[in-house]
Order: sequence, then C-alpha cells, then structure tokens
Amino acid sequence: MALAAALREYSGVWFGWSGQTTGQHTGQVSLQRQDGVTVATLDLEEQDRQEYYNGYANRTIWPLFHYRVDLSAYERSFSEGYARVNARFAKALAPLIGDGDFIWVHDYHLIPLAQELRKQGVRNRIGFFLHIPWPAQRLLTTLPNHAELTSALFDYDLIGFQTEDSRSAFEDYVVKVAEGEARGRRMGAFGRTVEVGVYPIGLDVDEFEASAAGEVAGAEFARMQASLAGRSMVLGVDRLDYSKGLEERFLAYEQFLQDNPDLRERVFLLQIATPSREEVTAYQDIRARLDAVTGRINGAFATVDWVPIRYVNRTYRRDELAGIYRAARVGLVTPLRDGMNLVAKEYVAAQDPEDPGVLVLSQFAGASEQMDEALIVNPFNREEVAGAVAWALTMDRAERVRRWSLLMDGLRRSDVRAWRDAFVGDLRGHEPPARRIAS
Ligand code: GDG
Repeated sequence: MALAAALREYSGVWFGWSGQTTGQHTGQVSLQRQDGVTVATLDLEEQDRQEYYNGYANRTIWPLFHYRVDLSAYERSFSEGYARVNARFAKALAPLIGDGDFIWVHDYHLIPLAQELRKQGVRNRIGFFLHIPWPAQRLLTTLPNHAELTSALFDYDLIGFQTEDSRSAFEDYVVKVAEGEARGRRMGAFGRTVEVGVYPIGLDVDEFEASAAGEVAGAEFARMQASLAGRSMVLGVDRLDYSKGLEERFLAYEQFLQDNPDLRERVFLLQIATPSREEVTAYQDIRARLDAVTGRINGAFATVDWVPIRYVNRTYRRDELAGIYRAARVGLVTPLRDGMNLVAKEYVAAQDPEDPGVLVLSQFAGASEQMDEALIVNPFNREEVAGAVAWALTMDRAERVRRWSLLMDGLRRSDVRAWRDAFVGDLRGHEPPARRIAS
C-alpha cells in the first residue's frame, strides 16, 4: 500500500517472491504490468519456503526482533536457507538493474540482499528499510550469527528505522558489540560505513479519509451503529500475532469488567484478528489460547442479551474497516512490541471530527513516539490498561476533540509521502526525482 504510489511516480519495478513454490529452482523471473507498475517475481522451492520464510524469517528473526527470545528458534538449515534465497534473489534481480537506478530493499527477509547484489557487481545506491523493531543489543547477541547478519547491513548506503528507539539500539550494537563508531548519521563497523536515519511510516491520509467517507464505509458504519444498541464499542484490529498482545489485552479488558460493574453491559470489545502465518506452530498456539481466553471471559460475564467480547477471525475490506473504526468509541492498540502499528493511525484518521473516539496505545508500539495525545499504556500492566479504557469511555467531548485534532495534525505532517520522500531523498542524495515516465 505504502509503496504503490512511489512505484508509479518513479516508474519503479517491484521485485520479490511470487508467493508460489516450484519443484526445482530455475531462476526464471516473471514480469507483469499491474496498475502502471512492473512487477518482477521469482518462485521459491518448498525447501526455501520452509527454511527461509517459515524458518529464519518468521521463526528466528521475527520473534527475536519482537523481544520473544523464548520463541526464537535457531537452526543451521534456517540460516542456510536465508543466505541461499537472498543469493538467488540477487542473481535474478541484478540483470534488471540499470545504471541510474536506486534500490529500496524492504524488511527483515532481505537483510543480506545488498551484500549479494554487491557480489553480482551492482554498484548502485541501495537503501534498506526495517518495518519491525531493531532489538536491544543484549537480545540480538543471543542470535548465533548476529555479527554476520549485522555486518551485511553495511553493504547498504542507507539504513532506515521506524523509530529513534530502534536507531539507538542499532547504534548501541555498533559501538558496544561491533566496536565501531557512530558520528551523527554515519556509523562505521566491520571496515565499512553506512548512513542511518529514522523514517516513521505514515498513512495516505487523503486516501484513507476518502475511503472512510465512501459508501461501503458508510454502510458498515450504519450496520455497526445499529448493532451497538446504545452500547459503546472498544475495538482491536490486528494480524493474529503474538507480538500484538491480544491475550494480555483480553485479560486487561476482563480486569476492566471486574473494576467497573456499572459500565459492564454498556460496553463490548470487538476484536478483529486476521489469521496469519498459520504454518508456524507459535501462531497455532496463540490462536488456541485466544479461543480459550475469550470463551472463558464470555462464559463468566455474558448475560442473555450481552456478550462482552466479539472475537472475529476474518478479513474485512479496507473501506469496511474504516466504517468499523469510525463506529468505535475506543481504539485499543496494545502490542507488546511493534515497529510502528498502522492500525493506531488508521483508527484516528477514520474518526468523526465532531465526535471522535479515543486511542489507547501501547508504549511499545513505534507509533507511541509520535502519538503523545493518545492514552499511552504499558500493555503488560492490566490495571493500567483497564483504567485507560474506563477513562476513554467517560472522557468528555471537548477533551476527545482536543486530543484527536492534535493526533490528526501529526498524521498529516508525517504521512506516507513524507516517509517516502525523506527516505528516497536521502537514498538519492537529494537529487531531484526522475521525471515520471507515462505508463
Ligand atoms: C508491519 C510491522 C508496521 C488488518 N486486518 C485487516 C487489514 N489489516 C491491515 C490494517 C493495517 C495492516 O493490516 C496492519 O499493519 P500494522 O502496522 O498494524 O502491523 P503489521 O502487519 O505487523 O506490519 C508494523 C508495518 O509493518 C508498516 O511498516 O507498522 O509495526 O509489524 O493497515 O488495516 N486490512 C484489511 N482487512 C483486514 O481484515 N483490508
């Protein structure tokens, strides 16, 4: 979503895994035109999918970078798969790169890509953006090949993090573990230097507002309003992932029900949790635990005409989601760790300016560095989250409008264009952008 407009504007090529597996790797790139963008994809072998994608990316790096050392698995076949696939990507991509091109590499699946492209003789400017947190150095050093992984980042020209928290954790590693140095935006280690910056991702606010004002969102909003029956809705929207703190959220909501018997039947929690990475055991486990917790809370508190938690495991259209956000009095966004968290921003952007809802936001979401006017909570502290929900539900309109307006100003200032232009500007060394080539 965030890159689509940039790719059209710079007449870019999107390159990545097709999502398909094939019997034997051929290196064959398939090229297509989609909405004015050239999309180049490569199939992977089943072994790659297991070792690279389900393995090193989603069972080693994802949990570790979200501070779940307990869930992070390290197997030699995973890191071999990770290296192999990145090398294959680089081989397939190198012939598509022209002289003046710059390359923007996204996320933790592709950390060694620049290193592999350099081996293929690519000398172009290459930037890397990490969507997830960079972990504290004491956690990162639990990874057996942490030095190999981090040193690969020094083959980029620019590294972008979502937050100052991640940037400083990276600096800490460079200085204390790699015995390198940091001078302003330049960091040096492993015999090389790289530029490092903070680029918080934002929304396409106009696009999101338009979809929130559209017919589908309106219909969904009306449907939700009717189903509220005078009650206030507390809303969570997440990929079903252990980093999103869903179990802790349900327990905090249970605490809220216990602490506020007068509010009980006047409120319900709607949790939309879209299934994700279902082949990985930790995701099957969290799903089973959440089923059990919601069942227990609903069993304990429900009455004949009220259910405290509506828990939904399906996907909604983006414009439907906008209508649901708008109908919620409280947006409850309490990840245990999150690179940014766009749901927090979407919730704010979807509100009615005359009667906005209140955002309750985890201090461990990257978004909390920018969204001071939300009710910022520690998601591990049940009482605090329960108290914030009660406060949000009873907050007067003037205070809700005051907080919302400031949050909305921040979303407009730091939107998806600001994110993209800052990163691309630094990557290109602030040359004017190439003229758009009509598609
Ligand atoms: C990673 C980082 C960082 C959810 N359910 C439905 C649906 N969604 C959409 C939301 C939102 C997106 O998915 C989720 O984005 P988040 O930012 O909350 O989280 P991750 O997926 O973990 O993303 C994160 C992000 O990258 C960007 O840099 O913020 O920290 O982990 O846009 O609306 N969309 C639709 N139907 C659903 O049911 N259409």
